[in-house]
Amino acid sequence: MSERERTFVMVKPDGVNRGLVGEVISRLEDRGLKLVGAKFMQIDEDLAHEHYGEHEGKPFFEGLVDFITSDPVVAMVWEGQDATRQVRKMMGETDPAESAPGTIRGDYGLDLGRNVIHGSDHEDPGANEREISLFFDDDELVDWEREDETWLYE
Ligand code: DAT
Ligand code: MG
Repeated sequence: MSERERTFVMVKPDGVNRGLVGEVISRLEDRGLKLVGAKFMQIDEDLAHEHYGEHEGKPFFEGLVDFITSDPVVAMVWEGQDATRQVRKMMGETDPAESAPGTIRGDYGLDLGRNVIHGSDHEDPGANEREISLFFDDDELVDWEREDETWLYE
């Protein structure tokens, strides 16, 4: 049985510079997911290291940190049934070249290191909660009911 949960999503600096913030938000909204937190911000070195800690030591790590700290991002928390897995499906594969058309990375990306969007890993238990608390304080998240929720869920 799928549960309603919160997941962390971020439009990366390439997505911000390419004017894709609205497009990403639209897709998640249209799907029925509920926005419960959002922040336009620039990530500093420390936060980048914490957020991408699992990749520390890999050949692409320094480039990844340079990129993610280079310009603003839009950090968000989205809520809904099975939200983490659903967002990952909407994002596509890590490499845009492997992502199906219709996915965000498959429609808007070409290069592995410029893949527009981040979403918590659904195969890493607790990644969503961990990333949410890295970027947001509890009082920055809003409990509210979308007007159409009775029509989104059985
Ligand atoms: P995802 O963003 O799909 O969760 P990930 O957690 O494995 O993928 O990697 C984080 C980001 O690091 C990814 O969005 C792009 C970058 N990245 C991953 N593997 C890479 C590689 N082999 N070369 C360059 N960048 C890479
Ligand atoms: Mg990941």
